[in-house]
Order: sequence, then C-alpha cells, then structure tokens
Amino acid sequence: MAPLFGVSSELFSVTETIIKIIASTRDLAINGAPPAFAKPLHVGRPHLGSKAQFLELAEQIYDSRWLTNDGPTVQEFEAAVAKLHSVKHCVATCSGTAALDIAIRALDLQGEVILPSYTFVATAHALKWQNITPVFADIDPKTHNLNVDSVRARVSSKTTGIIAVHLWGRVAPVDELKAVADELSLKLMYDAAHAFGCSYHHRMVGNFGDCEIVSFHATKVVNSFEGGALLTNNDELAKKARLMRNFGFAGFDNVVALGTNGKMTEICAAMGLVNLRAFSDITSVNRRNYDSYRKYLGEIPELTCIDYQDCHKANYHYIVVEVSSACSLDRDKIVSMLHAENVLARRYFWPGCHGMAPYRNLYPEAGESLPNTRDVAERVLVLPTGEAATEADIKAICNMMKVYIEAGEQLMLESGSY
Ligand code: T4K
Repeated sequence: MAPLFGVSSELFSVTETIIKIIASTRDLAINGAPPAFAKPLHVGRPHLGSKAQFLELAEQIYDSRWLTNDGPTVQEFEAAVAKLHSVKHCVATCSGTAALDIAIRALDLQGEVILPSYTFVATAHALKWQNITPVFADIDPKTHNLNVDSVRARVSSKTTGIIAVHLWGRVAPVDELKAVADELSLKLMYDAAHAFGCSYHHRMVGNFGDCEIVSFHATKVVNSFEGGALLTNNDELAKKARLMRNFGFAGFDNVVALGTNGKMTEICAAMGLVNLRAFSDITSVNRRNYDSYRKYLGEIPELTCIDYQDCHKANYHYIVVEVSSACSLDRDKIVSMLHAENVLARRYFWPGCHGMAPYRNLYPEAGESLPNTRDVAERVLVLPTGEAATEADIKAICNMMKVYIEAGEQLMLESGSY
C-alpha cells in the first residue's frame, strides 16, 4: 500500500462538510473509502445576494403588474451594468445565447465567421443557428484565448467577422484582433460571457470590438436566473438590438424590423440587480478561494492553476487547472477520482466545439489544424469555488489530488484499473 507521500494528516482538519482525512491512497473513495464530502461540491453554484432585497423587489414587481417588455427594473439593471463597464449601451436579453443571436444579426454577419473551438458550444451554435459557417481557429496555449496568426490563416473570401471569447474572464488579444479586423474590414465582436466586470489595461470589457455579450446564467459571476446583455458604444447597433429583442416593434402596432423575443423579464432583472449589488463581495470571495487554490496547488508540480494578471480587473470566477503532460495520471482519471469524493470537477470545454455535434460531422478535418485546442482541452479541469467552498474544503481537494498523483501508476495497478 502506498505511503503517506509527505502529507501530514493533521494539516487537514475534518469540518462539517468534510467527512474523512485523506492521508494515503487507502483513504480515497476510488479505493472503497467513503467520499470526502457528504454533499456534492459543484462548479457553478449560484452566487446569491440579499434574499430580503430580492423579495422586496419581487413584491414591487408583483404589485406593479409590470412583468416584462423593457420594464423599469430591466432599465435600472441595464443602467447599472453599463455604468460598471463604462459603456454607453447595455441591452439586456433573456440569455447570453439570445444576446449572441441578436448581436450576430445586428452586425449582419454572414458566410463564414472565425471563432475559437475552445469555448462553450453556444458561441458556435449561435452562428450555425443562423446558417453561418463557424470556422474554428486555434488558441494560444498560455492564455487559452484566440491565436491571432491562426485567425489570419482562416480568413477566406467568405469571412465576414470574428467572434473572440474572453475565456475564463481573461481578455482576448483585443489590440491584435482589432488590427486584423480593421485591415480586412471584418466585423469584430466578443463573447464576454465569462468576463463580467473584467478589464484589460484599465479598459473595461464591453468597450472592445463592435459589441460584446455577457451572460447572467445562474452559474455566472452575476446571475439573473437566466439572462444576458449586449454591450456597445455604437448607438445604431444598440437601437437595432433593442428592436430585434422585441419582434422589431417600434411602438404599438408598428413593426419596423425582423425581430425575436429576446427580452429580459422584470423578475430576472431584480435578481440581477440584487446580485450586482453584491458583486464586489462575490469577487472578494472568488479571489480568496483562488488564492487558497494557488497556495495549495503550488505544492503539486503536475498541476498549475491559471494566472489572472493582478494589474487587470478579474472576477476570479473559474478555478482552472492544467494537468501537466508529464503527470503520471491523465486529467480524466483525476476528474473521476474527484467525482468519487463528491467534488464535481468539470472538463470545460472538452473536446472543443469541433468535436461536438453537429460540427464533428460537418467539418471532420477541423481538429487537425487545432493542436493547441486539442492539447489544452485534454488537460484542463475546473474546480468548485464560491461562498460554499471553505479554505478547509480547498485544502482537502488539493490534498486528495496530491495523494492521488503521487501514487500515480502504482495506485492504478493496485485498484486493477490497468
Ligand atoms: N458563451 C460562453 C463562453 C459561455 O460560457 C456561455 C454559457 C454562453 C456563451 C451562453 O450563455 P447563456 O445562454 O447560458 O446565458 C453551464 C451553463 O449552463 C452555461 O450558461 C455556461 N456558459 C457554461 C460554462 O456552464 P453546464 O452544462 O456546465 O451547466 P450545468 O447546468 O451543468 O450547471 C453546472 C452546475 O452548477 C450544476 O452541476 C449545479 C450547479 N447549479 C446549476 C444551476 C443551473 C446550481 O447549483 N444551480 C443552478 O440553478 O453549462
């Protein structure tokens, strides 16, 4: 049986949520021990602001009988989001995907649009949904964001635009992408679903490209149950987007454009407002957890927690860990071990959009030109954070990975997995 691997058991206190101490591989759930956590620890547990404030707003909405269609709470939420990002217009929508759909139409994207494959599938679906061909470019393995040379290499006579993603809240190479878009007269928009409240060299997200979209899904740093928004400094584009999200209505019985129902409801805006008021507390908790993860993961050379450069504003919402290719256990084995312990780590965004339906059948060769995407997607795991994660939890999660990795192949042999 494997020894203690230099881990001192008294370092890891058992709390209300942690139900065992892992000192050796014998103590791991994959080896028959009970799970470390009595209840699952999720990636994406919603951050919640004041319940009293939410209920007060909900009561006002109920009493006012104004429930949707650009109501006063939506307008207040939009103004607050625009102010935080120092951007002229915020057009709130019923989801981040609806904001993508509307932005793509409002920018009149057609033909082919270049985007990363390493993103949540909504970025690609929003294009394909409108019969636009998503053309996948590779990423920079250091930043996980679009590689500008790869973008250039994908440009064809059919290309009309670029959708870059600020993955994990780390801002994409905005200056280089602007240079490409300007030079080739392409539209440029950003999927900033992860980057609410983030900045790059003191320029807030929301101000890059023709427009940016954010998401207020329950799992995001600020949630409105479901929701999203288009942020832009372009008056015409904002006007178009407002029409499009409400069937093209410019007034009673006056439809002036093609549109859809992309509206945010009043109750969703109320949730968004209350959570927005708690935003600095939320980011403080995220930062605290991030620092704890960095501290404990620093003891495991095979694992690296991605860096959010201190000089920029970050929301620290995702704890993203890269498993070194030199690690004796691959990412999937580590994720399986964590799941057995009730730590529901995720493999975001494996295998990349190019490996998912319908893209894997439509463009089966796409992966061949995405070596960094394929490599990163095989090595990244995302760990739980949020108010519910205590320092003791984080210490325990890192400890179990340390014990497991140090045991390496010997452990797999013992458990008969090879
Ligand atoms: N672009 C990018 C780059 C995105 O990441 C996203 C969304 C979008 C665009 C589209 O924005 P939206 O249209 O969604 O506004 C989640 C979210 O569903 C998705 O919004 C998000 N990205 C993506 C990164 O993560 P899943 O499939 O991992 O979520 P799910 O349902 O498994 O939730 C994760 C965990 O969170 C659950 O295991 C439990 C916990 N949870 C979840 C919900 C919904 C809760 O505790 N309470 C809840 O209400 O995609």
